[in-house]
Amino acid sequence: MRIMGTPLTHIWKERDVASVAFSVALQNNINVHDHETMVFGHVILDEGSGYKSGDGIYTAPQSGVYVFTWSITAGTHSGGHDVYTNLVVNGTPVGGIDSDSDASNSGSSTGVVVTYVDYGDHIFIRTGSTGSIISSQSAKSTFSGWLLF
Ligand SMILES: [Ca+2]
Repeated sequence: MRIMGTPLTHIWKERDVASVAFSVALQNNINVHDHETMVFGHVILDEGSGYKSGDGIYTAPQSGVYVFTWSITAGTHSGGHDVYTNLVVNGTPVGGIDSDSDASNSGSSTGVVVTYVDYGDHIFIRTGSTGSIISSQSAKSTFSGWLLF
């Protein structure tokens, strides 16, 4: 296979991207308070071994531009309170979403951030409100990321 006359094998060699990707999920419904680090207990994938399921923190195993994404579903039994969450890099919020539930409907939101991180930087999801977060077969709350280049 060729792109504009250049064999694909040559393109892959030039890029030389390491295998770094992770995807983790909440195992159960949880109640949260403001300013808590979310701990996603189910590790679906962790190429590069950056994620610690004990504290929920992803430590970048390599410097580069990463894509991070997280999906959070706020439950109805929160009393209708929306759940706010931030993607935090070394203590600084770089993205935020509002998972908007009400008294009779749960609500999901997904955030995406593309940013440069250094080797050893800490990336995690932090709550910005109290509330309940759902993680079931039908509405899985997840946190994922991968090295782009
Ligand atoms: Ca609402």
